[in-house]
Amino acid sequence: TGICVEERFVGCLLGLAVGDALGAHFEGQSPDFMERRYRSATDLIDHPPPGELWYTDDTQMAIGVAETLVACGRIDDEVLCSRFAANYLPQRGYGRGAKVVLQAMCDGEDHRFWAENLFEGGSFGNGAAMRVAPVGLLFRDDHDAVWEQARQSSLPTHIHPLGIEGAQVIALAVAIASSFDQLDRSSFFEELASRCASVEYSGPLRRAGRLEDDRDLGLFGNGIEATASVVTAVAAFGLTPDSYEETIGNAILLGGDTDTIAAMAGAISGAYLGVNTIAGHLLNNLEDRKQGRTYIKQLAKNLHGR
Ligand code: 8NA
Ligand code: MG
Ligand code: MG
Ligand code: MG
Repeated sequence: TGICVEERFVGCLLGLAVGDALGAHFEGQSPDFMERRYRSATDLIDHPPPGELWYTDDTQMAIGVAETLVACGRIDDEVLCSRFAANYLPQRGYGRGAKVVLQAMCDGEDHRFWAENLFEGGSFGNGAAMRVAPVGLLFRDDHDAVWEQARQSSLPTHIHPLGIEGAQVIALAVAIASSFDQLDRSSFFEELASRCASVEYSGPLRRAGRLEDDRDLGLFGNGIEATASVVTAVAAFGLTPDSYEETIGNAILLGGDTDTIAAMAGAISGAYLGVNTIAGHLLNNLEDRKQGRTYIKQLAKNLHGR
């Protein structure tokens, strides 16, 4: 019964890419602008901007994580860094610190120095969380392994505890979502919250579990910091678990870091509902060049075969 596991793997990675690519059209817009432009999440999904949907750094780096897991069966730091470097395309729009770290990886310089010193205590941007979904898929049957492998996948760029824990939350949300046909919302949020060491996550996650109204989604933030976006993405999924479209639509209507919040929410939703849930008019418009739609789909299948 229900959705087969391979459909969930494909749904997760393509759900991430579609959320990223659709959200990227609105990155940095204000919530007011979004509200004036669209009546509802469904309105946005039914009337996306015309033309091909191009994904950004979120998908590009998730591809690197997935490639590493397919090759090694776990996060191998050296392989992960070499995949990040090989896939690095500055025009995909990376974070300010991430650019410096990745350029050092490409140049064979000491990238760890930059990851440790660019920001006080390391980066707490959402860059580790935006790319982590493949970890949740591969280790879905072992939540301790999800937590540890998500940490490993963060370290090349994000050593701040809040940057790491944001990634751990998204990975575990993907793992749990990919394991159920009928999700119990309160135990989902409770399991996530109880794993967290930081009140910055555990408090909002418990509040998100009680959320009733999409108008309150913005209370969890729409920023580039992991603490202002990770719980927002999980909350968007938790509000409308049976609709991929409403989940990413509501995430994008918040404005701010729309590509990343929709990428994270879309990955969780796609893992829960499977690839057939993603509207054809969005999926068929996703770019399909060297590492586009076809490549991502095959990568998800290879990850499932691992
Ligand atoms: P990052 O590590 O550069 O972090 C992102 C930003 O968070 C930094 O540039 C800082 O402004 C802030 N920040 C992080 N840590 C600290 C700290 N310890 N103290 C003070 N400020 C801090 O990059 P990342 O990979 O985490 O960023 C991911 C985001 O970058 C995603 O939204 C992604 O979509 C991308 N992004 C791209 C554009 C673009 O140019 N198209 C715009 C925004 C974000
Ligand atoms: Mg991006
Ligand atoms: Mg299971
Ligand atoms: Mg972003």
